[in-house]
Amino acid sequence: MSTTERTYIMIKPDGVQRGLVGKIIQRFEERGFKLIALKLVQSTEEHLEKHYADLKGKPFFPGLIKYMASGPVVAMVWQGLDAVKTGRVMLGATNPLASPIGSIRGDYALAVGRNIIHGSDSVESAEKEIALWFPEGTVQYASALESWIFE
Ligand code: RTP
Repeated sequence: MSTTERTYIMIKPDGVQRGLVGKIIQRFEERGFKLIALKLVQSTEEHLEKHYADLKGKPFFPGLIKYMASGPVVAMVWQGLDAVKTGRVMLGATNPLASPIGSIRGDYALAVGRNIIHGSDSVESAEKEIALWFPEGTVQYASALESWIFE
């Protein structure tokens, strides 16, 4: 059990364009996660190909890269107990059709190719993704709420 587990969460260009940034950040704050890093980035196709290297060769890969480079994304690091797994539950399934109401994709998305948000699928990928999107590192600060969230 680690209360300092970190996950990489990214609001995709459609989530930014649709004005969902505030609502998504609010869900992570309200759940009890600590915001570690956040920035608005216009990514390049080259950078996105690194992020999605595991999917190279899939038929949807070229369209995915174009979609992800079509506007700025919000890159974030959130920290807390089981941040990776809980983050994935909060997102819902890859296909919004299979995402429960109450999850981010279940509440705000319809199509797999416009599913508004990304979340790391393991602690190992979170570490890689955080290093890829925040090569400058993150800021350390104390949160007064921690003792009210973790025993
Ligand atoms: P993500 O990495 O974005 O959190 O998504 P994921 O793990 O839930 O799903 P993954 O299989 O890694 O797919 C990455 C993203 O590719 C797009 N996709 N399109 N058109 C399609 O059939 C299709 N399948 C996947 C989605 O944007 C998905 O989130």
